[in-house]
Amino acid sequence: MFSRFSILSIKVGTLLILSGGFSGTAGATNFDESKVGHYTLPDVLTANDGTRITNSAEWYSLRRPEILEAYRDHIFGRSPQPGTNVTFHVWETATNALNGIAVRKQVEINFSGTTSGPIAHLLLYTPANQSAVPTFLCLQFNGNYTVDPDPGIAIFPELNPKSGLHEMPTNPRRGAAARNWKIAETLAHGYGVAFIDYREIEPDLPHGAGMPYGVRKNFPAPNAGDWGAIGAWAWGVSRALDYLETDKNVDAKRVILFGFSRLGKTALWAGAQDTRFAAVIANCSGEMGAALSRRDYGETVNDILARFPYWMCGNFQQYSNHWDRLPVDSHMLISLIAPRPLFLNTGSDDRWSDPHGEFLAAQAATPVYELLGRTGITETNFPPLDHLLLHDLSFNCHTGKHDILQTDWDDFLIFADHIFQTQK
Ligand code: GTR
Repeated sequence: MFSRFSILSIKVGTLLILSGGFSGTAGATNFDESKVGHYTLPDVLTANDGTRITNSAEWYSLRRPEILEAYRDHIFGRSPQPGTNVTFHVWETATNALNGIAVRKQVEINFSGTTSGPIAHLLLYTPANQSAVPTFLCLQFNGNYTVDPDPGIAIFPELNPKSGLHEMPTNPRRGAAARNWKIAETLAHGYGVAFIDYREIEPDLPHGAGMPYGVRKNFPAPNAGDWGAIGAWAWGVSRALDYLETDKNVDAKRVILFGFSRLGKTALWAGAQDTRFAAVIANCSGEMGAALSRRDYGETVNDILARFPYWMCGNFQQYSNHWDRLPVDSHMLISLIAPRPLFLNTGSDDRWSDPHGEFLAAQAATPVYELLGRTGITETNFPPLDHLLLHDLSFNCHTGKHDILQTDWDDFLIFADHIFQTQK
């Protein structure tokens, strides 16, 4: 397919001789725009049978379902319905949290309703004396005690992969990741903000070793085509939304799902499947998130398969070196969120995640937003750094690395204000 693969096959051949096995790594990473190669994206508005989609009825009845099916069959796998007896226990409601600006709730989510769990912990802040507020639901990487120094946030045992037991973290640092959030400002804008540690849905361990400890253990063992770890995390965050639907402090019809990096990929997939999410913010989601897979720039399909095959479904494994055979590309994942608002945030130094590939995907998904009466990326050129393109499909590239910056939250709040004011 791409000319680079002829070179690659030589490299792979060398690897075979040296290591006695194909590592799955596709040679040196390309960071040169002139070497991206030619590719043709599947047309998001042409159905598999060749029908040209010209109105929203055709989109919803024909094209959207087949794109969703392609993602289930080939990319992330098929997630089950809620299925198990998920239970919620609101074990704390503190009405005077964060020096009086917030109500803090802490909720135990038991994904099986039995002692074998698994159990995740949702931390929810809503503005004091307000109910039914739009809320950010944030997938995040660590115990909830890291999001803010608030001494009221409970610290729970975490899985020790070596022992297989849950143990209290040694020297937990409250607020260690506080620089990634803007909780007080978010509350001041009239929004709630909830956090869930994705590892509690399923631990993210090499070779998929986290599966016996996560939500997938409660379902029959996966076959090729069944769900991968991203599917599991997405399923889990939908259960967190099930809880938010029961909480009168939250307007569950206005929940913005947020995820960064692998959790940006997860947020996109969760939002694609679960249309109850009102909007999605995918921060630096990169390969198998919002970045086009057919572009040979930064992380590739091969890289994902070499390091994180267990994130994906079994059928995905066949696309190593065959990106052009993928039945979808990331503009189609984006199109599954439409017409709901979506914000793709990227970083200038995050070349591994291919910011330009995310911009091109957003452009390629724009016809779907427009077909559904929403605004997509009308701009022809990649915007200047730190210049938010504010639409229903929004885009920004911050100056800096693979990260969630304080200035990103300024943009996320502008985005939230915009979508909730224009779409009341
Ligand atoms: C990287 C991976 C990226 C992104 C990132 C993260 O190693 O290559 O796709 O998911 O991890 O989640 O931190």
